[in-house]
Amino acid sequence: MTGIESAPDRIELRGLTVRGNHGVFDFEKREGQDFVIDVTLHTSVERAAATDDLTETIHYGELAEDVAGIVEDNTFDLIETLAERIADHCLNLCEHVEVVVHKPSAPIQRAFDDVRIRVERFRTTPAAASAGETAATETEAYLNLGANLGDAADTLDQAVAALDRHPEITVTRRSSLFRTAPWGGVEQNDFLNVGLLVSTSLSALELLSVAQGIEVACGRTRQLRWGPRTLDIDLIRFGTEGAELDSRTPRLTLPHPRAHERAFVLAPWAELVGDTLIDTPQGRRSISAVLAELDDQDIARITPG
Ligand code: A4P
Ligand code: MG
Repeated sequence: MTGIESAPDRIELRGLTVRGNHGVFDFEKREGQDFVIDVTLHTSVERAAATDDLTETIHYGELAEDVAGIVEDNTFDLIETLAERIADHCLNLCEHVEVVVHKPSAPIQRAFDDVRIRVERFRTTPAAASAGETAATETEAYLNLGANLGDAADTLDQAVAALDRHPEITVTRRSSLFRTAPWGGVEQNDFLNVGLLVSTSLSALELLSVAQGIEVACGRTRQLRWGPRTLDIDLIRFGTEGAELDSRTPRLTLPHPRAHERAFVLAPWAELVGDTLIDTPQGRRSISAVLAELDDQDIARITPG
C-alpha cells in the first residue's frame, strides 16, 4: 500500500485506438499496428460538478490527445514500457492511475482475443525537484497570455479570472495589456498580450494542464503553429530567478526556450519584475538588455495593468 487515499470518482477513457510502432520484431517497428488504450484517472470531480466549470476538471479531450501522442511519438519493444510511460504522464494530472495497453494484433501464432498489460501507479509524494511533483510551498511563476481572434481583450480577462479562481493559483500581478505585431512569420492580425505573476502550490505540469484547460474552455483549438489563436497561455518561468525549474521535455520546456526572442513576452515581464536575468544563447542576460535588441518588434502598451 502507498498510504495515498484515492479520490472516490474516476475519469475513464476506454478503447482509445492509436497506430504505433511498438514490438520486438523489426516488422512491428516498420509496419506498425493498432494499440488500444484504457485509462482510469482516480480524481474527484466534485468541484467541477458543483461549478459546471471545465477548468476544474481534467479535460478528457486533452488526455486522449496526450496519450495518443505518447503511442505515436515513441517506439518501444514492450507494451509494458508504453503502459508505464502513459501512467507516468497521467500522474501529472492526478495521484492514482490505471492504464491498460491492449495489443490485439500481437504476433501470436494461436487464435486469441486480446493481450494486454495493466499497470496501476500512485504518485509519490516528495516535492518540487521535478516538473511533475507538487510543490510543498508556493512557487512564483511568470505566464504570458496571447490572443488575436475574437474579442481578445475579453478572452484575456476571462483567462486571468479563471486562473485566479483556481484554488491553488493566485494571480499576484498583472501587466498592462500590450498590442503586439505577430511573431513567427505567419501573416495574421496583431495580438494582445498580457503577463502574469502567479503564486501556486501546483507543480509546473499541473499548472500547464490547468492553463491548457482554460485555453480549451476559451475556444482554443490547435491549428497552425504560431498562427492565429483565441488564447495561448505559455509558461515562461517556474520559480524565481536563480531557483527556476529546468524542464526539457516536449510537453513542458522551461525556462521557455524562445522567451529571449520575443518582445511580447519580455516587455510585460520587465513591467512586473523590473529586471531579471534570463537564459539566452549568449548566457544569462538582463531582460532590459535583451529587450533593447528587440526594438524592431512592434509592441505598444495599451492599458495599464
Ligand atoms: N509546451 C512545452 N513547453 C511549454 C511551455 N513552457 N508553455 C508544449 C506552454 N506550453 C509548452 O503548444 C504546443 C505544445 O507546447 C503543448 O503541447 C505544450 O505541452 P501549443 O500552445 O499547443 O501550440 P502553439 O502555441 O501553436 O505552439 P508554440 O510553439 O507553443 O507557439 P508559441 O511559442 O506559444 O507561440 N506573436 C505575438 N505577437 N504574440 C503571441 O502571443 N504567440 C505565438 C504562439 C506566436 N506568435 C505570437 C504569439
Ligand atoms: Mg503555446
